[in-house]
Amino acid sequence: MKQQDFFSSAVNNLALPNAEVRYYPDFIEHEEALFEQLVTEICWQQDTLEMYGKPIPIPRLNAWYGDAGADYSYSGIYLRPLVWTPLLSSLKANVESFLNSRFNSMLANFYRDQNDSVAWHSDDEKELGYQPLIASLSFGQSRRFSLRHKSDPALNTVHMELEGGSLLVMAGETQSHWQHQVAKLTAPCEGRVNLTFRHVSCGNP
Ligand SMILES: O=C(O)CCC(=O)C(=O)O
Ligand SMILES: [Mn+2]
Repeated sequence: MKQQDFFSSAVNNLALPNAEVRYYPDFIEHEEALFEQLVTEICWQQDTLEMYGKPIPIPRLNAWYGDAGADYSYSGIYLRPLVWTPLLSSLKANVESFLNSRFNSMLANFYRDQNDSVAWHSDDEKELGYQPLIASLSFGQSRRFSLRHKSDPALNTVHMELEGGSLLVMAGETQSHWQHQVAKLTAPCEGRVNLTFRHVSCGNP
């Protein structure tokens, strides 16, 4: 099946069972300039995972922004939020008004080149609550984003290119039934910034 067959042209809905995935390729204008600004102004850090008692650097840079109290942890990495910059606040406001939803935090990922990646996972940490809405903006180099069903081997893995300036929305049952990844590439590629807006429960509205 060709990749386009998954899309209905009107709303770019990905027609997958147990999932609600929507892709908007031209959501952000002038994304090239924003890519440079995000690379420069985000306070990137190199997180590590502990494996066999040793800290292993994860293959990308990260930063966590959010409202005060929107603490977050995944895979043993604990993140206290940085204060929104004006650019991040305005990107958040765009996404919020488009989706008519509120987000109180954002995980930023910087894939410096083809060697950076994120492994198969679901965004299903308990702080994200039931059926989380995840809004993911991409800037810079397009990278292949893949989705695989957790339990039905008859369903093929789905691949899509997340282009600079695009918005990907995952909602409903997606995180309960599917995992996603951005795999390493063999061919050289330029950098990509991805911002995933989320709502974490932290006692604040
Ligand atoms: O870079 C992407 O498109 C995905 C990032 C991601 O899955 C995450 O931050 O949880
Ligand atoms: Mn994710």
